[in-house]
Amino acid sequence: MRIRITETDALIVVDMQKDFMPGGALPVPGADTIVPVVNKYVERFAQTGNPVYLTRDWHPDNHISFSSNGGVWPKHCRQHTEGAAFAKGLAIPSDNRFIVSKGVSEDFDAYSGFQGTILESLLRERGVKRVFVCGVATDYCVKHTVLGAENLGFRTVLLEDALRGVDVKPGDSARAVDAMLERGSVLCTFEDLV
Ligand code: VGL
Ligand code: ZN
Repeated sequence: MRIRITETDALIVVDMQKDFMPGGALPVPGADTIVPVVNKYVERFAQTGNPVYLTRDWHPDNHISFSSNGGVWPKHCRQHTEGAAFAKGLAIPSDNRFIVSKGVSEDFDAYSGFQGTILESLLRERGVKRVFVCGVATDYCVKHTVLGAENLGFRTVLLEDALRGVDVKPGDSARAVDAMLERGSVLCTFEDLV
């Protein structure tokens, strides 16, 4: 497949944060190995002035998703902690980039970068029509961000060489990819971009 990046395209980098890297509070297997690939996409989009959106999980200390509060996850990505910082080596463009924090209220969780954020309005005011999505975790925040984008009428492209999932149950990530394709998303790798 070949995909030409046009001026109405944007890149969304999902939750590439220290706590999701091996050694972090909620490690996603192999998440560190995609950093160089994510960086290639970031550089490609930045080069042509296409906007780059970086989502981050940004939880208060007693967030509802933490097991200490009856949730299903260990404490992770607590606001202003080292674990919530972007992954080591992640390229962050100096302009045309927007950081979108989610899961910021105690009593509300958000797997989608669109839930409780201004991501949709940021994309609309830029005239973005299609989003290219990479990051972690395929079976949680990537999946919900892609489905959210499709629901809002954006076309989506899943960057298959720059994704990693948690796979709490084996096959979760593969099923998540299926669910995204089912909703209209398409897969591509770096070599497909022209
Ligand atoms: C995520 C679990 C909890 C994710 C965030 O970024 O996919 N997963 N919080
Ligand atoms: Zn979270």
